[in-house]
This record gives sequence, structure tokens and C-alpha cells, in this order.
Amino acid sequence: MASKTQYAFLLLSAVMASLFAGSAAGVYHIVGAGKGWRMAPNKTYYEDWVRTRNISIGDKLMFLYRSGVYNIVEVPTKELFDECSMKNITNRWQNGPTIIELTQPGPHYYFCGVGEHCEEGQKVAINVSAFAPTPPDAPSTNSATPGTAADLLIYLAGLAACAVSVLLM
Ligand SMILES: [Cu+2]
Repeated sequence: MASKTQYAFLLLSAVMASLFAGSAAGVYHIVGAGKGWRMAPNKTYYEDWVRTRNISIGDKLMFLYRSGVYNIVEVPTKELFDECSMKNITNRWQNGPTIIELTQPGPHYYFCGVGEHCEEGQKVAINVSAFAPTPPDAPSTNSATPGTAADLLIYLAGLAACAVSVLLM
């Protein structure tokens, strides 16, 4: 039990360290906000969520989910994404929580490869802008986007949930 507690603590420390170290470089987006990454409450839930976000190069996606229950796969085309097809997966992550740094502009397609979760709406297409919305001559405002503090709280709550699921395994 002690080692699992230590593991959870290390996980928490590591993620918090990366969070603060990276906070000036990009915005963290908790995919699905308070719901995290799970069976969608409706088929357009993640689509509706992404429409509320401005996502740019250097930003990070945080997927909060229980390992073994959900996962994340990335596919290269809209066709594969629309079909929930795993014929050509370019990336797979299965240990939650997962942080993905967005280093390439353009569309990115993610969905859950477990069961029929994707067909039920556990999928999200992210369009990454080449440039952050903040003008380059105003660097002092870079790190203080309005959503960041709220995101941090949601993230820590989600992380606690993930840590608890580690302890219960
Ligand atoms: Cu799933």
C-alpha cells in the first residue's frame, strides 16, 4: 500500500511540476472539461466542447481517464475519424492521465478505441492554429489567459480522481 501511495504522490508531483514549468508556453485544455475523457453523455458532447476552445501550437491536451477502461488513439484522416476506424493508428495512449503537447498545426483526430465508445461520441477533432492569439508585441499577457486558473482546478480534481483509481487497482 505504501508503494502505491508513493507512486500516486510521485505522479501528482511530476504532473504538477510539468504544469507549472509549461504554464507560460501554452494553454492546457482539459478535454471534455469537468467530464474528462469517458463515454460521452451525448454524441456531440466533445464536438460541442472543442467549439468553445481556441487551440494553438504549444498548447497541451489533457485527457483524464482511468487506465484500462478508456484509451486514446490518433488517426491521420477525417475519413478514419468519421468511421471510428483503427485501420491506421498513428498514436496510442493508454495510461491516464495523458498530456499531449500539440507541436503541429492543422487537424488532429482522437478517439477512444475501447468497445463502441467512439461510435457513441467519445471522439474529438482538434484544429490546431499555427499561431497563438496573443500578439507578439505583448508578451506580458501570454501566460494569463482567463481559463487557466479554472483549468488548473479542474485538472487537479481530475488528477485526484485518476490517482484514486491508481490506488484502487
Ligand atoms: Cu472509451
